[in-house]
Amino acid sequence: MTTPSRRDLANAIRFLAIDAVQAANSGHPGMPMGMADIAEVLWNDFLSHNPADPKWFNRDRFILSNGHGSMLQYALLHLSGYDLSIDELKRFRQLHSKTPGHPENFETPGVETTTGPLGQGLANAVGMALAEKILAQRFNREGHDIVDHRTWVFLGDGCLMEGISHEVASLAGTWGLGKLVAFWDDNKISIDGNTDGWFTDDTAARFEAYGWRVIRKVNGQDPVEIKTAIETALKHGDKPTLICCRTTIGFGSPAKAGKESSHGAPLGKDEVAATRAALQWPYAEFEIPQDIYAGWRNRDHAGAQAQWQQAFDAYAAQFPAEAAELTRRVAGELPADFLAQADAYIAKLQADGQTIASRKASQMAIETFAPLLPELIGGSADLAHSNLTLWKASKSVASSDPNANYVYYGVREFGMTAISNGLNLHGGFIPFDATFLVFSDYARNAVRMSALMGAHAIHVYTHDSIGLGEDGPTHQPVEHLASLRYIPHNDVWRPCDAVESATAWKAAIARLDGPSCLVFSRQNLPHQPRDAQQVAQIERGGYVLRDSEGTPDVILLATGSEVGLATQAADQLSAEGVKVRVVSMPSTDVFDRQPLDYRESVLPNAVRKRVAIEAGVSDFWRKYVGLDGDVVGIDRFGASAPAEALFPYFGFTVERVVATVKKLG
Ligand SMILES: Cc1ncc(C[n+]2csc(CCOP(=O)(O)OP(=O)(O)O)c2C)c(N)n1
Ligand SMILES: [Mg+2]
Repeated sequence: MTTPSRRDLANAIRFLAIDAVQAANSGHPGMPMGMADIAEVLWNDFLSHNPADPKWFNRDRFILSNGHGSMLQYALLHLSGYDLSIDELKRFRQLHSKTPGHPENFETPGVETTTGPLGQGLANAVGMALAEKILAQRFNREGHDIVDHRTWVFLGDGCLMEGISHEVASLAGTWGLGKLVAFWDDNKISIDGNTDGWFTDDTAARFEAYGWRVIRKVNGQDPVEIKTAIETALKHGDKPTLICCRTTIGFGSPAKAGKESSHGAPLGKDEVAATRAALQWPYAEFEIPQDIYAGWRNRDHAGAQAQWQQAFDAYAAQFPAEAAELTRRVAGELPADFLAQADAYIAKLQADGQTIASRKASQMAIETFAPLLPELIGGSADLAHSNLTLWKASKSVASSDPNANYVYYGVREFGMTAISNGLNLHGGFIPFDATFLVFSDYARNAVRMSALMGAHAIHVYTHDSIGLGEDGPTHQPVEHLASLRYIPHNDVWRPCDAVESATAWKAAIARLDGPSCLVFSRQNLPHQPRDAQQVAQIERGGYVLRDSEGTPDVILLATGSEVGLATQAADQLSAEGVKVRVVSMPSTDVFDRQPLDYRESVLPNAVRKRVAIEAGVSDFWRKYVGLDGDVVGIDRFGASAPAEALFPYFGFTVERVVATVKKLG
């Protein structure tokens, strides 16, 4: 066996990517061909990980923000010995393979986060680096650096053109995330061609202005230069580093190198052959010689992990409580008594009967739950005093306080939400973020990614309807509740009083495998009477809040601020002899998951006269009210006026609800 050169090791990545894309007849060979040398140096000389234990907690995190180059990551995982066989690479982009078109954190061992929506991988990486920093502050002790790892991220021109890269790079600079290292694939090409026409920023100056250390003009095809750059990045720990790597997209392809034609299509049979000749790669499709595998697998990763484990055991002997706490948090387990304590708090709220804004009730829930949950890390996009996200023990993560637990995100909704995802995916945190409901649009794709990835992130949205009043239609959400509900695997809650608000928080915290959106009002909401069974049923997403004797003539369904209106309308209808049931439906997502018999007990099939009331678009409710029912909603933009004027103006009145019921016949 000969010792392969660095170029040979990198070429193994190139040809796995070329062959897999060719076999799938779809995919992106250009980026892996361009970044192969950088990846080879990073993975073989620096990355601290263990392919045999992809979930080892103190591993370095590697994020491929330019996720279209997924074959680069799959090649790296395969070559370095992860549980990703050559057969999986041969099945690139096929149904149920472990090699989907873009990296998915839930499909492939060693993939930390799902990437593809450009820019968000960088944001996730910033969240992960922040998680590492705060955990180190909290748990490390003199001589015991048990939390000590780096976050490495690859990104392309596309990631840098996306606005979110500005939001999160700015924060990373402010926070001094010195263990974050980004590699820019500076190839001057994106899909539409040479970027001279649309991307001429001085990226290096831009990142320096954020407070990053920038290493300029590294030849991304030269392993020596790459290695020197990484060593420089590791020397100083006070700033995040951007390494600007000049690369050639499609490197090695005689006809397509440096051209956008290599970005997102197979090279084609003849060009694959020409590239094999040009790079002197005589091996067959998907063939990797043993000496190349050996070159990729000659580091003692298990030994490195064992060494860390020893250090951790010594730490655990000296600091057993901290070690147990860190272990619990990393495993994503709630403290044993959390749910019982939450229930006790909810029962007390029911007894107290306060009429308050649900955003205030949310803050009270945070105040109560945060001391029980040190993994809770909150934040708001410059609306802390409107979203009511601060609690007494909030401490900014910009500090070196061991109990840092609050992020002042500034006005950066998208970056905030994607950072939340990174905080959770890193392990050790249940993040929540907050803004006005109307600005969930700015965050939306990161909410979608929370749901796709099964991230345990909580998105808090206050000022939930025209009820916010004078700020007017730009600030009054109308379509947002429905549109967030349409995201699969996302639980949306819109509670009607303090009791439902605390229950929504409890449910969001207990939902370990996915995100929740908690939607709260600016204005006060009346307390609703309930017995213990009804209190318990809130967690089922929908329940009978008030009932009539016998089978009801009509069912009123409502959420949030409209539940009070529904009960008032029920009073009037009852006085007129109509048998009315009021169903409070704080989470349609959760209700829809209940067994049929429960749903039938709340919304009996036989009762077809139904009116749904919600200060949002009406279409969403048609599935609950059916052809025989009706909806009191709002299907236009709002208006600027006091809330007390807006609700009657838009028809959210007892008279309108009663009239709507009567119209059903
Ligand atoms: C948010 C988002 N918008 C658009 C795309 C589609 N897209 C995928 S790659 C790409 C071009 C990216 O250019 P660059 O990062 O320079 O990648 P390269 O061609 O150099 O590999 C685009 C527009 C995407 N994946 N995500
Ligand atoms: Mg590019």
